[in-house]
Amino acid sequence: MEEHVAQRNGSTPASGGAVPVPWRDLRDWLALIDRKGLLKRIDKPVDPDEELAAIAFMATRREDAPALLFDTLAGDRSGSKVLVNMLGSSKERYALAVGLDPGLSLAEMIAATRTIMLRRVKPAHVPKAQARVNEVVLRDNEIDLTLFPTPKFWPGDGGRYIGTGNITLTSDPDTGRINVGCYRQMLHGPRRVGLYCSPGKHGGLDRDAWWARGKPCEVVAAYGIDPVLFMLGAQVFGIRESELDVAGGMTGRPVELTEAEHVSLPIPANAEFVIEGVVRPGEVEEEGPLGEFTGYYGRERAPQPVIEVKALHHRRSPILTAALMAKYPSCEIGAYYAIMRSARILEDLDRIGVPGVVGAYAHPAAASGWGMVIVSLKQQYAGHAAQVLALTAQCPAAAYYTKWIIAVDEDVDPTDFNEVMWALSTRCNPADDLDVLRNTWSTGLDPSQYPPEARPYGSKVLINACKPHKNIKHFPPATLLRRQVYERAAARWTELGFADSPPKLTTFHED
Ligand SMILES: Cc1cc2nc3c(=O)[nH]c(=O)nc-3n(C[C@H](O)[C@H](O)[C@H](O)COP(=O)(O)O)c2cc1C
Ligand SMILES: [Mn+2]
Repeated sequence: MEEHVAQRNGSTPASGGAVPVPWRDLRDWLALIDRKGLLKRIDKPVDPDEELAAIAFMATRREDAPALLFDTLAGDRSGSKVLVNMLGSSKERYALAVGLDPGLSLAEMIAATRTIMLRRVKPAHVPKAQARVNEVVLRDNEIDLTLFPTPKFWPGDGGRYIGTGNITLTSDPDTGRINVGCYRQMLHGPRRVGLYCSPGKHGGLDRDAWWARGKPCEVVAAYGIDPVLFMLGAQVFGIRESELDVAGGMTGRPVELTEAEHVSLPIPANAEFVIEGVVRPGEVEEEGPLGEFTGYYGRERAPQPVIEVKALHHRRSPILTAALMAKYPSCEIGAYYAIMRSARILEDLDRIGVPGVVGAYAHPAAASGWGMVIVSLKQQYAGHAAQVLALTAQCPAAAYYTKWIIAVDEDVDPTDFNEVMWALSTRCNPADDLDVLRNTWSTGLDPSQYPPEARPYGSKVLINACKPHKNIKHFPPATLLRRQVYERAAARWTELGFADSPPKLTTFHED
């Protein structure tokens, strides 16, 4: 484990200040997690039509479920494999992807993520002939995507989804900035793929900018990608930033790109399976519904844009990445998302300059980390907790969806639900300590309001579960151990017959 921390503290000039992660593509990374016992291969034939998702859901009802590589898909003659639960609720697999020590606590991992997410490394160009994705290259009517195993996940889904664990590249026609986003893609036919970007997402904004010029929007979509590109496809960065540079920064290794066959965008050279295509204005097909990260079917079936596929590149026996959308802990948007979102919330609060913020956590059980944020602070003045609550609720990294924003004191670890429940139950008086924000940024996927047209406007409750500042001097002391007694007992832990290590305590009784 120490090897990972040491690695990330090293530095090479080409890597933006970091020693590169010890993998170059999805296959290397799978070998790495396999060695750690975090990958399960399933070689018996499995039907991509609901059976694959059923097995994935059942296997992931526990937080420590491995990544699942389905080697043999019933009826498939393409030799493809399907990878599900690539990251899921495993903080260890997240750590192995970005080169952090998997043994770090959640709070430590969030802090380390903040640091590595600030680095930027530009992509590198690889000649076409050396690009692993070019083992097979097909154009136009040589392409038939229906030959590849494409899961139908939930019984009520409107079709098969080739794109769930995928990334889509688009460019801004003004600046050339390449965006990477994860947007769901229903398979309509041999060369037709749906593309659903919800309003405001960068892929959709790029598409609209091309259309406004009277031009089709070029896209590149990759369905077998390494974990870091996948994770960053789902994070919001600034509209002018390319997630490709962030991926290079996080891994300490430039993303390798090569030329496409048809479009002017580059394609990821180490991906398993990549399509190139164009999206034309007015070219739509009925899309959805899809069982979503909320644990419900999302939007109703409706017309959505379609990618007209022009070229296909893939490795032999490609590994297709698929993301199961489900209730925690079965959702692919799990531990990694909670850690990255929490890191970005802390970064936002730091940039605003509010003092005293100690930690934050967006627990993945709250609709993939979107529903709730807990923030801890050292109260320094009257109104401090209320200020931190309001800023957290509306900072860019937390504003979307989040309904529950809870402030706790610095002695409460936001990543530990037992402690948060304790604070809520002993430091918060609901009649005094709750405020509601209305008409906030939300999503049509939140089913709690009716009719569906009401859903984009959400609401948020700010819960002050800090010791009441007005009476802080009279607030009873918590029952804490005397430091010397704790240290003495910890030193005797093994002698006393305990097999594990003594718990780490950080706050002690003060006389
Ligand atoms: C597995 C998965 C599926 C997603 N599906 C969609 C989708 O269908 N449409 C969408 O707009 N966002 C979807 N998202 C969320 C976006 O990827 C996320 O908002 C991201 O920030 C988009 O990139 P952008 O900020 O560059 O637009 C999905 C995320 C994940 C992880
Ligand atoms: Mn973006």
